[in-house]
Amino acid sequence: MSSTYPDNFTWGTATASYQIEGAFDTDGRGPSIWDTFSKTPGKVVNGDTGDMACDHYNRFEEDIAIMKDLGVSAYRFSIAWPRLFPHGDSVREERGFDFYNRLIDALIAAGIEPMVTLYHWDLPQALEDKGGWANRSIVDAFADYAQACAEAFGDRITTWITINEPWCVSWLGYSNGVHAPGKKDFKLAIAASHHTALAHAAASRAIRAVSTTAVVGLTVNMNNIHNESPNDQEVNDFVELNDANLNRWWIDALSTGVYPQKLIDTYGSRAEGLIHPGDQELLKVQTDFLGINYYCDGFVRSPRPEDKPAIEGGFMPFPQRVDGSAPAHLASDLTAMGWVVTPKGLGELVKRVHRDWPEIPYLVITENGSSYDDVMVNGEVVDTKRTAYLEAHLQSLQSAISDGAPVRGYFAWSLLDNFEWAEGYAKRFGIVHVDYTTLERTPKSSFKKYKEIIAANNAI
Ligand code: PNW
Repeated sequence: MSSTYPDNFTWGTATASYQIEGAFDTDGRGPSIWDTFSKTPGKVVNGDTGDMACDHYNRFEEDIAIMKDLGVSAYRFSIAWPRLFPHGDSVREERGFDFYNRLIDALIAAGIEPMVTLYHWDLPQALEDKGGWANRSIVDAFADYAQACAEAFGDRITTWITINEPWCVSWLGYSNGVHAPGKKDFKLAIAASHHTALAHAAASRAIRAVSTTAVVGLTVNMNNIHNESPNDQEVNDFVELNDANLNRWWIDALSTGVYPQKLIDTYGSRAEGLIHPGDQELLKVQTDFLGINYYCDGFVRSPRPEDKPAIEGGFMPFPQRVDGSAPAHLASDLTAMGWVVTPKGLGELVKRVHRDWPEIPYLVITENGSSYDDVMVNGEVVDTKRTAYLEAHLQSLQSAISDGAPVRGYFAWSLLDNFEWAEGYAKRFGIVHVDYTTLERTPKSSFKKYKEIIAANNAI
């Protein structure tokens, strides 16, 4: 039947180092910007930190057994840069390398392909002290780190993602300030946008120089942005600029070396001196695949003067509307994050990406998932809403693939309930429940549904 998922489709789950590992000072790990940020009062809900998280550092074998039971063919995890290079320089911490060697070997032994993200937000604090992603010297530092990872793990790792969500790194970290390092400076965010694009390209080349068979991509977070006030020129401009800022910046960079001109014009003098002669060639890079993280769509309208969009305050905080409200037909169905549920958007998005950047060989959904306030009853978590979210998104994706969208894999976010950044442990995204007192893992109903879909290779 042509309506199932393709043969060889990659089914997986995803996590990130700081969100699950814990063991923050074990085996010589250095401090990252998230250690600093989470320990700064007022930055994270309830003052939560990743010190213990899910203690995955000590329990990874149990977590791999859970994935084996789920039936996934791949696992996307991230490497904590400060475990390998505690001070962000060239001084290695071998115990950090040993940990990832053990993890990778155990995954392979379980028949699960390890897929690595090099940067999922835990920058060594020492590098932030030099300006972090806003300082161009980060590009060489990141390429050196990528090379070291390729040399250490490239005999067993084929698929590499350089940076997770450079938009969040740049705009949430340096303009909006809700993520580490918590800076609120529009110019720094523009600089970080450029340096993450350069760093992706430089790291891609560094990995390929070590391993000619490496498959390298970037993971971006994307949202379809719906224009609810198409007759309002100010809203039209805002939608176009947001789309350029969020959805186009990094993909245009890697495929053409050129950023959206209207956005560059809007940045104006705030981007002065940032883009050097020759950067176009540096930005453009062979892309084996694009990773897409999709949670929901965004909407823009202009019914009241106070809702009028404004670029100066930073770009539209994902998702929904500038004023935080949801369209009426979606408002009754928000996730615990307050995000709308728009499964059709996933199918629309992958078709759009294929239409606008046909040169990208294939796409992988590297994250998709939802947060709900789960309750454990008699040792069970019946997460009906998360199960419905998962099913609806997988149906939408399956239809888009039938329509020709070149999607080769899907990774559910997340394997485990974990440290949800500024929301701490208050928000749960896992298909496996984690009791933060006992650290006991309990698969939820959504886990069982996902297991069935994987086994059938079919969500419809
Ligand atoms: C992504 N936004 O984060 C991350 O890749 C994950 O680590 C995270 O746990 C997951 O999605 C759920 O939040 C995002 O506000 C966080 O634009 C915030 C935004 C986007 C992505």
